Amino acid sequence: MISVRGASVSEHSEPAAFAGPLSAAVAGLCDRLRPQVSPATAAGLADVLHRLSAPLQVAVAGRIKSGKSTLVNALIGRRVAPTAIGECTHLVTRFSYDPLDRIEVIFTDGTKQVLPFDAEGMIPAELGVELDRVSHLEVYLTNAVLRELTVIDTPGLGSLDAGSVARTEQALGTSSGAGKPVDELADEPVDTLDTVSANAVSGAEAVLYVLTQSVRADDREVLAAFSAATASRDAGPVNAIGVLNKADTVVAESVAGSGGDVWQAAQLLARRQARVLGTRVADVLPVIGLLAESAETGRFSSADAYALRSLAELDADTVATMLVSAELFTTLEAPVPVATRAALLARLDLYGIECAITAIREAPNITTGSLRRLLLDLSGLAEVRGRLDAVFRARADGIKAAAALASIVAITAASGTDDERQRVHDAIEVLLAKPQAHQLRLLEALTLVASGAVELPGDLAEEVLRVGSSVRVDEQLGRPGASPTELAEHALERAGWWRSFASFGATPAQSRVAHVVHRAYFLIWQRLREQAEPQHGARGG
Ligand SMILES: Nc1nc2c(ncn2[C@@H]2O[C@H](COP(=O)(O)OP(=O)(O)OP(=O)(O)O)[C@@H](O)[C@H]2O)c(=O)[nH]1
Ligand SMILES: [Mg+2]
Repeated sequence: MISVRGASVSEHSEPAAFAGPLSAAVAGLCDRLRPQVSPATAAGLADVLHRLSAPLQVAVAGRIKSGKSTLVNALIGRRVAPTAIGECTHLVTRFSYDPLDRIEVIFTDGTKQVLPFDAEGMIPAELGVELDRVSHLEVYLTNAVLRELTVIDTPGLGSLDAGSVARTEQALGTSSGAGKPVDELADEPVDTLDTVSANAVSGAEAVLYVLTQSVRADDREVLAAFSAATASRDAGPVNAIGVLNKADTVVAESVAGSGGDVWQAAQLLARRQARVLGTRVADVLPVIGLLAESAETGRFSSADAYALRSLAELDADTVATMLVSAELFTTLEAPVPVATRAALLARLDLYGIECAITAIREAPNITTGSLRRLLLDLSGLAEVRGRLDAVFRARADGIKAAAALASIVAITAASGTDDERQRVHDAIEVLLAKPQAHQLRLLEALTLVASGAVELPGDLAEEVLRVGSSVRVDEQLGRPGASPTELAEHALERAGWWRSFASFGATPAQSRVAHVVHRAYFLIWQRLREQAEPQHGARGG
């Protein structure tokens, strides 16, 4: 079986494009270590190398029926993941870029089977294979979004089905998961292809966590659900974003300060959830996945627009009554066939329908295309995309490199000898000691603080998160828009403060973090000064 892995090694030793210098440095480390370690460890390292050169892997996780697959479809811009029904909702499905669109069922024994898309271009609701034997699905699509992000749809957490939970944990790469097979593979030797596919799935480097607001959910539940969904993975603001999905179903009246406005209410709730989750996520953004999906995948059609126009012509009272509930909407007397109304509900739900009707009343000649754009605007997807860009894509290099290092450590811990472990440990230390690798140390410190493993007073924790998770210097320094001179002065002042905190008053764990933060400020200061110097030179000359 090692030969199978061997094949994948040569496949990936061709020049690869890395997300940035940190990923390239860790890849170099893998290359150097490979000839020095056991075949099993070498195979694991090959796997890490492969992942390093692939796009950032983002898992969409959250409770059962929170709208994960709907959101995945919206992000990809194609309705390909089954929602609501079908056996695939219990499987981990990875969507990657490839010029040849196809679905591959990966079995736990390493074999795979190519399946056709169904008549609507979706993953078939029934796969026609024995589910017990399935590890996960790989879906390849020619899709621009997937060139930069690989999206992993996961089965809902909170489902009672232990298999789905295990598969999700695997997809999220629980800290011990990198070198270990999922529980149903527990009897398999480490170097079989099973593990290769399991490891491939376990590669999630970032998490888009889907929250919803159920009336009874309290803050503790939100937190518990998040912890369950991210398993023992060290999620932090560097690699986790939350969305409050189904924002359209928030009852505005139940949220103080919303002024009866649904979106405003959802924003307030999202902010509250962000506070509850604290340093675990970068942000919680309200979104209406359903509207985003309907608008982005072309599911919202001109027939839907036509039906909405007919409804808009009814008198206001009738429409208001219809919009009270899904049941009234589909049963009251109206000049639109019931099946058409049901289709509208499935695509827009009541809130979307109401907004669309209002828009048509205001501009009777509005085109289907404009309605679609309106729905997209209402969905909040643009903000989620923007955040994905800012939080994940801009930091893909650091995130991938840090995840790869964690995998290397896990792999050697699982399959290495003492001697091998020491060799890998030393090599990592050498890498981390280089100035270029400081960003990795900072990410590590950030994760320690974000996960609560190292406790710091609130304002200091916030400062660490700010320095470690922004990509803009003025934001890192908490001085947006300040002049380079001001920034440099501030960086130097904070560098000094953290150095003395490291030496006095900090616990040993805090002290290690403080040294890293001190160095981060110092490097920022140095960079700012270097930027300033050529200008001085020019003036001088
Ligand atoms: N009103 C409303 N309904 C939504 C929204 N997003 C998803 N839904 C509906 O919620 C149901 C579940 O959506 P899915 O995308 O299948 O949810 P999931 O989290 O993937 O579900 P599992 O994979 O089974 O855990 C579907 O009927 C969706 O149409 C939303 O933003 N608003
Ligand atoms: Mg799903």
